[in-house]
This record gives sequence, structure tokens and C-alpha cells, in this order.
Amino acid sequence: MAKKIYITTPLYYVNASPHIGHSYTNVAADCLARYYRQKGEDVFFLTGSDEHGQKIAQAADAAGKEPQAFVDGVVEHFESLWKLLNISHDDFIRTTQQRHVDVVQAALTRLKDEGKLTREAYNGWYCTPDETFWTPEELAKKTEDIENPVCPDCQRPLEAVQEEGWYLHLRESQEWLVNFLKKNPQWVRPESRYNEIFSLLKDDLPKYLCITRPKARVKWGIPVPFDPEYVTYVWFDALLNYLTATGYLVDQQLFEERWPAKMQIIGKDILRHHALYWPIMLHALGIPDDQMPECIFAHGWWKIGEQKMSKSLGNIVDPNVIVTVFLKEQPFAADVYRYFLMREVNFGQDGNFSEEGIETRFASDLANDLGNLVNRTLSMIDKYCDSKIPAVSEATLTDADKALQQSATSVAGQLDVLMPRLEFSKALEAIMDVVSQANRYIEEQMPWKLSKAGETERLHCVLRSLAETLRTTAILLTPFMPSVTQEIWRQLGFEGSVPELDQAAQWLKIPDNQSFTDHPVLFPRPKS
Ligand code: ME8
Repeated sequence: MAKKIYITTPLYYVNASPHIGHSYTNVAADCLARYYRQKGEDVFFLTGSDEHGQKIAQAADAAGKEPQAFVDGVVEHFESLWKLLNISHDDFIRTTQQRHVDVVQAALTRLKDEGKLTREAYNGWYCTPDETFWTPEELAKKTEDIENPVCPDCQRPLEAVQEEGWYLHLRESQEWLVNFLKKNPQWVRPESRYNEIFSLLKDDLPKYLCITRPKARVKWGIPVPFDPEYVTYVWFDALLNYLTATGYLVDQQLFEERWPAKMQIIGKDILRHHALYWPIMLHALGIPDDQMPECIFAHGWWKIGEQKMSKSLGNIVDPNVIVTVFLKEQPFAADVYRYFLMREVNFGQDGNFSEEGIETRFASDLANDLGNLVNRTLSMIDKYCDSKIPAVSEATLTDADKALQQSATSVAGQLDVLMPRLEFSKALEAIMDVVSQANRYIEEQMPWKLSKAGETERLHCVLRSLAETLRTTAILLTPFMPSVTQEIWRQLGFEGSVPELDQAAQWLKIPDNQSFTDHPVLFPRPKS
């Protein structure tokens, strides 16, 4: 049985259309999934939509629609964006699907039967935009105005809640979680987020997590199977999706193939839910420590100016507009956008999003560096070698050729260190350094002079070294820009798909005299 590399993204609320923040997480997860596939691994990459809860019910109401019809409409915007951005997920889970409802209800029943749930009266506060409970004790630590408190996370007004419900013990598992985190210092990444969770655990956790909402107030949720007055709290419902998609409680063989998750990528806004509630839920469900997800990675925020971009602040940027309008002159607009997101900021840190930022990055890295290298190399082989990639003998390679070879062939090994750590920007930097080196090599070797001087053997060596650099670069860039690299592959005269990553550690692998045909410009400069 082949063990899968299981990668997840959050399930986005379908109360409104997706924005660049959502696309960021999915592009990152996609680059990771494609990297592992290109390493020959079996990957299971999951994304989806979070469709229950008060916030969705309110949005449906405002749109004058029934919740199910409303989410059915919004979810299409997410699915079409993932298509546009070439997101290669293996499954798209919707929390309203029957397969998920069944698992949530079975998990609730199991917890109840094992005495892990209690029915209690609750007195606290609720943030509907975040769908998050706050106890009076938690708020007292974080806010001065205890009469009219705002949400410590998003600063929006809280709603007082006094009702009965079903509760999962949190504090009972606190010691277990602290020990688990101590034993697994890589469990939350980056390190700053691990420290954040660890310091939260220095204080007592709330005694309980309320995992239900009374039907009298919130109808749109998964019915609690043993208590008809309640529906399931939307976060308890949504987090369980990561189990549903593995076949949990339904198909043991599938479950063993897919679970545990290798990498769960989220934004830092939902760290508490994933690094406190989620492991405690799994622990309560009897998932052993060595079957916990391997890593929760919480990335930073894209900001507009100094503000976080979010639906409620009304400063959202639509990725469809960036790709189809702002980058409309680009034949590989989605790849340009993907490159910008992954290169611009170190994954984990915040970044500022702007069209000028894309323009600058595009001009320097893609048009001037990569596009130029492909175009110059293939044009020179057209001119000097009749569009056939020249043969060379290894013995004739000079130190300069070998230096280029050495740089290009060593990047695959660097990726094996950087990609599992989600250091996307550094990985791209390492690849693009080779591209810059190759452009400098052209200036130094001056193939046009070699041609004029009739130094054919040396000319062939230089042009072949450049073509080999393109071959290697195409392989290395594939997780990030799958369409561009497939086109470079075609332009080099290859048939079929870009091969596995270990091929990027090899040199002189283009068949001698391989011919190619057209090579249109990959990154045309915008008409001003
Ligand atoms: O929280 N910058 O869904 P959501 C970067 N349904 N990433 C951002 C971002 C920004 N400005 N804004 C959003 C939910 N994101 C729950 C999740 S999971 C079981 C349930 C991304 O629609 C980032 O990944 O509010 C963040 O964690 C997620 O969108 C929140 O999406």
C-alpha cells in the first residue's frame, strides 16, 4: 500500500467570492503538492469549502436565498478560480456533503458515548465573523471594556451568549498537548507560531469548547444526532473535514493510506483553531500521538497598505481581476501571478500586495531574466545551428561551462531541503540565481564573437551549455509555473511532460541535434 503525502488547505467560507489571501494558501499548497509529485511521490491534496454556520446563514439571508442554494452558487467561484490558477487538488470537500455530515455525526456520537462531552450552561461571547467563542476569563485578559468587548482577534463587536450546549473538555487535555508540543517542536511552523501557541498554553485553557449551537438561533448546521435541539458548531464541523476526506470511519484501507496529514497549510488567523482545538479533538477521538498530523504551517497575511486584506474590511483584491485583466497581455498570466506570490515574501511573513509590486517582480525576474535567457538562447541556436541543439563532447567543456553546470545541477538538492520546509521564496531565488548566472555567461562568452571568429566547437559548447541550463531550469520551476515550464520544454524540442525533479541534477541530457521549431516570447513586456 503506497502511503500518500497528504496536504491540506483550510476550507474557505463561501459567504463571498475568493480573494488573493485564499489563492495564496492554495497556490502554496499546490506548489508543494506538485513538488512531491515531481519527486515521484503519491500525493493526496485536499481543498474545499466551509459551508455551515451563522455567518453563511446571514449572507444567504442578505442575498435572499436559501443557504444551500446560496453556497452552491458561491462555491463555483472558488472552483473556477482553482481552475484558472492551475490548482491540482485531488479532492474538493464541501462540508454540506453527505460523506462529511455522516463523519461529523459519527464523531459526535463516539465522543458522547465515551463520556467526553457534557451538557452545560454557557455564559460568554461570540464573534460571528470569526465564528469563535470567547470566555469571560479569556476576554478579561485581553480587553479593558468588559461590558462591550470586541473580538481580540478581529476587533469586531462580540455578541453576548447565554445558552445551554454540548461541550468538549479542553483543559483536561492541556497537559497532554503541552507534552506533545514539547516532544514535537516542529509541529507548528514557523517557529514564531510555535512559540505563540506555547505561550498561550502557559495560562489555563478555557475549561470547555462549546461544540453546538441551539437550533432555535442557528439552523444552518449539521444536526447533533443525539440532541435534536442543536446543530454542530461550525469549527468542530469544519476541522473534521480533514478526517472525512481520508475515509475516516468509513474506509479503513483508504484512511491508512492517507492519514496522517503531512502538511496542513493555514493562515495565521486560524492558528488557535488548528493548533489548540484540532489536536485536542483528535486526541479525544483516540488518534494516537504518532498519528497526529506532522505539521501545521501558518503563513502570514497579505496586506493592502498596512491593513490586513479581508472581506469585512472591504479592501479585497480579486485574483481573477489580477490574472485576466491586469495581466491580460501575458500568455501565462496565472503562472506570473503564482510566481509573484511565492517569490515576493518568505512564506510565514506578511507581505504588501500591489500591482506595482507585480510589475517590478515581473520585469526583473521573468521578462528580463528568464524570458530573455530562453529567447536569446533559442534565437542563437536558430541562427548559428539551424535550430538544432548542438552536440558537444564532455572533454571540451571549459571551467566556465563547468561552473554553470555545477550551479544548475546542484539546485535540485537545495530544493529537497527548502521545499519540505515551505521555503518557496528561497527555492525560487536559488533557481533564478542560475538563470542570472546563465545570462552573465552569455555576456562573457559572447557567442556572436565565437561565430564571427569561426570557433564552431567552442560556440557549440556555449550554446549547448545554455540549452542544458534551460532544460534544468524548466524541470526545477515546474512546481511553481507548470504551464510556462511545459512551454519551455516544448520550445526545446521535447515531447511529453516535464520529467521528475532528479533529472534536474543531470547534464548533457538533451539528445544531440534535437531540433525545435517556434519559440514565441514567454513574457511579453506590457505595451505602455
Ligand atoms: O477561516 N492573507 O475561512 P476563511 C493571506 N472557514 N491569507 C489569507 C488572507 C490574507 N489577507 N485572508 C484569508 C476560515 N487568507 C474557515 C477555515 S478550516 C477547517 C476552516 C487565507 O474563508 C488564509 O489561509 O476566513 C486564512 O487562514 C484563510 O484564508 C481563512 O479563510
